[in-house]
Amino acid sequence: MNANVKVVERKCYINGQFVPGRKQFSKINPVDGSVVAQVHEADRDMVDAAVRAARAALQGPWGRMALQARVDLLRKVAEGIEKRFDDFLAAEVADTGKPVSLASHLDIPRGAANFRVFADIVRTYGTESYFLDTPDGKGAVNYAVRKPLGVVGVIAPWNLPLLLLTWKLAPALACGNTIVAKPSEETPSTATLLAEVMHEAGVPPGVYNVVHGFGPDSAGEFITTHPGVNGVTFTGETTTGSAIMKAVASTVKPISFELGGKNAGIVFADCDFDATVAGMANAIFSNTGQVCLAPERVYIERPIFDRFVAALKAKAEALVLGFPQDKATNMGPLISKQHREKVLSYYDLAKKEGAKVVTGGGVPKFGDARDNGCYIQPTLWTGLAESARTVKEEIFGPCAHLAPFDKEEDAIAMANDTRYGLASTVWTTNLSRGHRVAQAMEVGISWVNCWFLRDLRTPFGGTKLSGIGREGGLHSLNFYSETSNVCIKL
Ligand code: NAD
Ligand code: 6OH
Repeated sequence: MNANVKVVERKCYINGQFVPGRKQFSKINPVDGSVVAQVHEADRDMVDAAVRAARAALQGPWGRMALQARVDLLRKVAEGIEKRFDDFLAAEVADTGKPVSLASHLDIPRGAANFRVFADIVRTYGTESYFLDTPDGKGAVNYAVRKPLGVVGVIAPWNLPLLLLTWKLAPALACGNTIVAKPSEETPSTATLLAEVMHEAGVPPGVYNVVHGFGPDSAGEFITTHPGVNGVTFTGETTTGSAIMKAVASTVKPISFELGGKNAGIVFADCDFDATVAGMANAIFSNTGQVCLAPERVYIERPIFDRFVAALKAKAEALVLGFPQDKATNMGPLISKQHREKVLSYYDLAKKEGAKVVTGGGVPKFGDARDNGCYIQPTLWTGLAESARTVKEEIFGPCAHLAPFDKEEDAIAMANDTRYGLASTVWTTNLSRGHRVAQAMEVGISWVNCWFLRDLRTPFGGTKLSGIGREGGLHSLNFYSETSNVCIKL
């Protein structure tokens, strides 16, 4: 049993107070199936109260606060996360089952970094200004000012809970907005701890509200349909994005969507072989494949195909599927039984579609509490047609199809033959080829000889079904503010 996990209550946080819901649901630990939290679900009235509190806060001290004071508060929030690092780490690990080794290097530090980076960005970016000639020869000056969008609804997924929530929250707060946030029902905990940190940092009541619950007919839908919410930023599945688009249509809210992917990796024969095998294994299996940027299709130049497949198989088989606290563990469970059913349905489908299973394909047996959890074998396939559903649909598990290619243009064509367009990762020691192929990818983010190497100032988002809009640096400021032009006749 996982003795470190205590059942805690996760209440909503509205107008600076922790508030119980009329209904509760249990949060299950995907490591061993135990209950880790009782979560208070927000009903429509609670979401309405959160929106009203957020509106009032815009008109209160927060709305009048000088930029420097707001920036100082964001830095205090970053410090607050760092001071309670172990609490955040334990909560994230209990909700997701991800290895401590991963969450302590990625999720929690990035949660704090998002606040610090966007505090710096909002301090340093200016706005545009133009001088206009006029017939009288005196001219006019135009300059733009940024104003907050207003009350922003932030709807987050479960795969990188604190990281992806704060990636939206930090720029939204930096721009002076107030927030009604809904973490995923699978990962309610770190968003709730963040409310304590905000409170201690002195963020005024109503600026950051947390409403727990689900999507349809629950907190998610109550946010997206609320007339008092001025914009919605969402990360999650493409089908959910589509439902949210319909929900916001009647109140014409601006949206920013980071959606699903079916990302390609391209490996050229001239790559640094060992570094590429290690990099690609990390990209496919990190966070149990539950990263929107993970490649689930890898195209490998034919001369090294067999050797590369064998090396990747060895990496997959060396992964340690353990308890999160064990230092050796480098792969945790999937998030839930339901998600495991979905991934396993693709493991079956791949076989029906004619795949050769290189490794994995099932559920591991441990003989301990992990058998009650949601672990799954890391899996690689070869031999599928490019038209196979396994090659076309997002699975969101620790798996990939490996296919050979002969010509650069064939690899590019196969990589782009998808309805998605989030990310790609290209491996080659030929610099010109690296640039050329990366630029030919119809995606929002192309990596060469790396993956998930993120500078928070760069544009982030997807083409096609992978999203609408870009966030990151100035792009985040543009979404989270209304830019007004002032024209002065001289
Ligand atoms: P999801 O779409 O199931 O849920 C995301 C959030 O939306 C949750 O908080 C959920 O409660 C809420 N939600 C669901 N239905 C809703 C509705 N009708 N109205 C309002 N809110 C609703 O996604 P998930 O399963 O949590 O995350 C996995 C998916 O997210 C994958 O498809 C993955 O590719 C995608 N993702 C994309 C990015 C990116 O940056 N592009 C990043 C991470 C995850
Ligand atoms: C998706 O699963 C990961 C998204 C990562 C980021 O948005 C980021 O800034 O690191």
